[in-house]
Amino acid sequence: MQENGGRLVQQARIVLDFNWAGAYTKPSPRLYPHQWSWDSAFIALGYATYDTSRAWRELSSLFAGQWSNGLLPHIVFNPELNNYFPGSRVWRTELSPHSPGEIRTSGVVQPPVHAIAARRVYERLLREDSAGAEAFAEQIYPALAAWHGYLHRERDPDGTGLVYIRHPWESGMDNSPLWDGILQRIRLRPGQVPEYQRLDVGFVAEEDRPVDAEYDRYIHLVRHAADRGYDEAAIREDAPFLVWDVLFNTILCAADRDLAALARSVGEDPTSHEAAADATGRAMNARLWDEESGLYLDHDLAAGRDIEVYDALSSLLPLYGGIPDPGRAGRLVHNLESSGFFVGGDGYPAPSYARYGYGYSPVKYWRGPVWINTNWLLMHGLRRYGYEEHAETLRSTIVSLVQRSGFHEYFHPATGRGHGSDFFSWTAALLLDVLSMGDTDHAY
Ligand code: 2M8
Repeated sequence: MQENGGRLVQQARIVLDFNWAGAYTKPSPRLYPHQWSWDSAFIALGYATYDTSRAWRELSSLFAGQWSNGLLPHIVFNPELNNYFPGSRVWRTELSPHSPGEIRTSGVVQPPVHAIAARRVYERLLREDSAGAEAFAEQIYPALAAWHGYLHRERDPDGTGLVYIRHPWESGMDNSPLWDGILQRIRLRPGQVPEYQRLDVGFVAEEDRPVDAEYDRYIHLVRHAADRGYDEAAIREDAPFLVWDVLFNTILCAADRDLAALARSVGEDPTSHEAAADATGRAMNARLWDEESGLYLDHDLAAGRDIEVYDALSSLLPLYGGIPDPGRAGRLVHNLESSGFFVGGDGYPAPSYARYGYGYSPVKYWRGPVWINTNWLLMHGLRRYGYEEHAETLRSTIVSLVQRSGFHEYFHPATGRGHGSDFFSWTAALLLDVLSMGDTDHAY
């Protein structure tokens, strides 16, 4: 490892150590003090490069909050901390017969990156200690199978192959312009707007965060689910937000394939996971591909129409899941090169939302800033289809951006300046993974 790479590795580990809370890693020191679901999976990928036992503990702590119906909540609350809004009291998850009694959690989910991370941890463990690897797989496989089972059963009741999300927080890309049309449809009259106090804007610049009108609707949607006791059939009956999301389904498809690999390693039958991945991939190509634009588009189930937003980076990420055929992959890459996303020209990775898109903001969270996790997915996707040069450009811009600007939550796409929280865990963890790429072969 080169001198600079070595220093960056040390710095990234310091970030993770700083955020380590004894059993899990805070996404960031102040803004996100509890355990978040997809953050933990990305973080475990980083730990897998140097501390497999921590990676294991990270995932175990998250799955301790799993519900009896398999739902893996997007937040597992640390009972000793109450400096986050919305905290456990807002969620009222005790109204569900499935939520765990002692551990407090939220009642929505996030993209299922966990089997992807678990497979990597398993493979690293195998090199160190095969008994440990076996014990890990025996512990994590049933929990992962229950999690995926929940998604396919509860979020795809008609067996379409696509699972729905029912809150912008479930996408992980909270205030993406993808959701503007749906959130605008939710009319809140005086008295319907919940009373609450945001804490996020006390920790980071207000202009970097979602606006109040978005938070009103986030909380309104939390109430909608809680008022129905988190009964999925009741929620979807009149859910204002019900979406087939491209990124969520892409990750599920990739994760089902990794779950199949884990099934094999514990002597279980992998075929149902392989069949689920095939069905999701097929359905994405049949229902979410937009021939005219050469992109995958989200679908608004509540309104019964596609979400005609053509500038979200997530439209290109099915590359990660191996979902497009080579011709479609070529069209995605053409979009990447020609639509205000790319990469290389100005020395920065791809923005979350293209800079000429309506609704673009260079600092506002998921409306334009560069995020390391989506670029990590894109990089692996490009590599998978043989776009080595693009992948390499992306890899080196990821490294140089963090080297220059620090371990921020997100970055201004034109200046590289850091925004949101500093000391952000998945930026550090995925950087560790990217830096380790030369050292070892990856399972992708
Ligand atoms: C952000 O979301 C949380 C709500 O879940 C928040 O703004 O309070 C998102 O970027 C999400 O993707 C991420 O998992 C979470 C913690 O890093 O923060």
